Amino acid sequence: MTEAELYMVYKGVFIPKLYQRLESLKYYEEFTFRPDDILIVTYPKSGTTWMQEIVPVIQSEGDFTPIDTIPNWDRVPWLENAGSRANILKLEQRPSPRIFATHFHYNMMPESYFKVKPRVLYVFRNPKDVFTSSYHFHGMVSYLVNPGTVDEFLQKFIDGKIMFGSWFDHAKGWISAKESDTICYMFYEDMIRDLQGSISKLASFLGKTLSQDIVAKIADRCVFKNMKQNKMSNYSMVPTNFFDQQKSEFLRKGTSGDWVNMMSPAQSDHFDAAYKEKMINTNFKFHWDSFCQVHAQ
Ligand code: PPS
Repeated sequence: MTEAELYMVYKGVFIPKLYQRLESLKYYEEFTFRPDDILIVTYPKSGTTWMQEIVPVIQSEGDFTPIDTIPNWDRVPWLENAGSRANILKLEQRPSPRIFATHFHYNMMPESYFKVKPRVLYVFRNPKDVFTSSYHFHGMVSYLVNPGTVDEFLQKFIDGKIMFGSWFDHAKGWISAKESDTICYMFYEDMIRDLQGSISKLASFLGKTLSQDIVAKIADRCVFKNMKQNKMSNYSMVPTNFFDQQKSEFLRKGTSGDWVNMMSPAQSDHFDAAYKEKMINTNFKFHWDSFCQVHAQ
């Protein structure tokens, strides 16, 4: 099916119609944040599900009940998907601090966000790996447009003609809030390299003092190979007519640098050129290896 059939354009970006219904978007527009809400913000395929695993168990100080008993989409609901399920999720009645997720760009956030400025955990991931993960995801999900060839999907990714629009605009928008908002910037690559250190950084931002023993236990539960076994988080409960995990697993590889297995040197160069042009004057230190040297060797 085509973009026109599967997506709507909402605030300038493609949103999958089947997943984010108008009713949900309206609910989000009118949503009231609390100052102590915790909001996990990601461009899709940057580590959302990983944060939905880690943050609740930081909040529970190492009690794994939330990740053992509640599916990740109810444990940390996406606000843009919540509307039609608001009664079930009971978001307004959840005790503080509530934990939510969103894929929204900064300029798409509802009015209440700018008034209240809740705490934000923004996760960056090397966009070439985001692209790679997204390519596989588009091949297994029924409500997204088939990705086509790598060349075709690469151009769509660069042009922002995929779900939730441009990675570049998403990153630049949330970076622009650096001084004014309460944001903890996380990097998927740091989480891969040093998960315990990343958990400690998150805990400290969230005002939690955790012993090294608890941090180590959380890291062990949330490391890829263990998290992949958690049926509350590996999307195995989603019917195959939505997610066909025979084609590609949701928790697929969980590594950094997998883009070298997908992009040719020419495609990588094309991406680098687009990155340079679109991210020019971005005064922000990204933690992936000096980006333009991340070529296939
Ligand atoms: S979504 O659809 O936006 O919610 O996807 P998201 O969860 O943001 O991203 C999915 C990718 O994150 C990887 N992932 C992990 N990597 C390492 N460790 C852990 N624990 C982990 N959990 C999720 C997941 O495997 C997807 O990346 P790829 O590269 O496709 O494996």
